[in-house]
Amino acid sequence: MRDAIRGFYAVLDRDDEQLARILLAAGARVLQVRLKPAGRRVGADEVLRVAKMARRVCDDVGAALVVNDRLDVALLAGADGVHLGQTDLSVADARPIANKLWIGVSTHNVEQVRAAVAAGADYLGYGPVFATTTKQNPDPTQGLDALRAAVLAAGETPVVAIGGVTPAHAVDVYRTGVASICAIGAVNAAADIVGAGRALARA
Ligand code: 3NM
Repeated sequence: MRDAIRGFYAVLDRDDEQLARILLAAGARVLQVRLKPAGRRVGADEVLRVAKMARRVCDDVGAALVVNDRLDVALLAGADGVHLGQTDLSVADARPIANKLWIGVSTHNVEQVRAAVAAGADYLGYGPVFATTTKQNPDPTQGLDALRAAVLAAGETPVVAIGGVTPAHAVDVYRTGVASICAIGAVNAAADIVGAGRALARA
């Protein structure tokens, strides 16, 4: 798992097989299914359908699949991991059911980082590093110094930087010591998705 949390971490934010294939062609080793369109609640049936499609696409290129929020869907889709937010299941509650799935945890301050590491999270998201318009009700913007402190607090647990990151930030973000960068808007809405993903993968 630690190997996969490196470079560009992609998010499939819609039911779009072509987008999934392009994100992996851009060099992502992990694809997270996260369906949270503004103004519409997406049901578990739809998430499962998209996750099964993403499973096939990931298998074709040997990439890992993570499902956001829903451990049940992650298990049903045969995902490699589940990504949990601060108000989703705790790591302690999820672990006995998750079996061998990796558990990633979204964190937004150093206390949450310490708690997630102590609970045995396999990797952490940390953000928003910069201002984001993708997430509804985001936590306060953290900046690079807070990100560096989060990486230190996380120790051996890999950290994925998230929130408003663009290819132009990539060098500075990797200098904080993060293992990986996740970007949604700056990649999925780019004219050149492969170019944007590759810039985040190799900076
Ligand atoms: N989680 P973009 S910020 C999904 O702070 C998500 O945990 C965040 O999208 C966090 O790259 C965020 O377009 C949105 O800003 C990331």
